[in-house]
Amino acid sequence: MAVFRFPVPAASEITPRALFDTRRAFLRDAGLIAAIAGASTLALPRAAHAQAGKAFAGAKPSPLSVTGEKPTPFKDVTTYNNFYEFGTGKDDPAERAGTLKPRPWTVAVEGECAKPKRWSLDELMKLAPIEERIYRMRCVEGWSMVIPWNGVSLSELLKRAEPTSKAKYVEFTTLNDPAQMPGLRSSVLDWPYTEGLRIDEAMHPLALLGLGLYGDVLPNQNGAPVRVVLPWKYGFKSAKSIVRIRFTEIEPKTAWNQAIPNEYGFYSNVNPAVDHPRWSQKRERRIGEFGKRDTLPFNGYADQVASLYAGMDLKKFF
Ligand SMILES: Nc1nc2c(c(=O)[nH]1)N[C@H]1C(S)=C(S)[C@@H](COP(=O)(O)O)O[C@H]1N2
Ligand SMILES: [Mo]
Repeated sequence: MAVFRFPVPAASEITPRALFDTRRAFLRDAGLIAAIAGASTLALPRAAHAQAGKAFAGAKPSPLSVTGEKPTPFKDVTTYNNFYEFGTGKDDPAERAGTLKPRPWTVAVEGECAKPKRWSLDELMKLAPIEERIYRMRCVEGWSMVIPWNGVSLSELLKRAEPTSKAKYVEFTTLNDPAQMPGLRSSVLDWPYTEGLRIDEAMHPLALLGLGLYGDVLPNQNGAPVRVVLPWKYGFKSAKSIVRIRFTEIEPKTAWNQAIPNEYGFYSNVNPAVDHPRWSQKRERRIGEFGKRDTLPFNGYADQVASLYAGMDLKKFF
């Protein structure tokens, strides 16, 4: 399996899923034992040692994580991808994204705001303590995964720009460099890949500025070094490898909506009641499982996000 990260880790550093589970169970039990015994953690073996070399080994588990659903194996998360800048096949990104150079990297935050700024990756890493957010993700194509992301709420970055009262929307733009992205030679989409949100969606605590997964920096195929992660929307809303965030007064044009407007709406909230024009969205296949499961409204995040869309006809604003 090709896993492209920066820096590229030795194969021995890539933690198999079983080990990750064991370590989590151990940390949980250790914490419990310490609490019961009132013991100092000094008395416990240093569990963190097992994650040495991983950028986000100490990431704080977030209360926004899904519980009771098993994370999709690292191997599937990093070899079954959509990243058309590297080709349209599911295995193309893992095989071809080695040409992406995630460092040095900057993200320009601009448009309708008082404090535009070009952020370096190191600055983004220090915005707030990096969390572990285990999110259920659903692709418009009908498959889903559960991914332990690392990152911080996107609002941590957006609020520092001090958006003006004219900032009604936020636009995200992916890198557009044919030298690093062979798929840009194809005209499957109008490059660069762009996406957008209403500002209240972008400021919602669930909206994540993704910097890693499984405790380490993002593999290139998953959108290194920084991406958007929106668990209540179809996967294509979560733009990878972003270089620009722009506050706008009018709804930004988005790559998939421009390409096929009747299939990919601006909102694209996961909605089993609205069929894709070419297939039902009622059910989904969880990668790594047999059979199908029901797709949940807002991908299971209705309690948190449904109020953002109160009074809207979600068949019209699909
Ligand atoms: N720049 C860019 N971002 C993108 C895509 C893409 O082709 N290019 N594909 C989207 C789609 S369709 C999905 S399902 C998710 C997949 O993310 P993953 O491969 O990390 O699971 O990325 C989204 N972000
Ligand atoms: Mo997708």
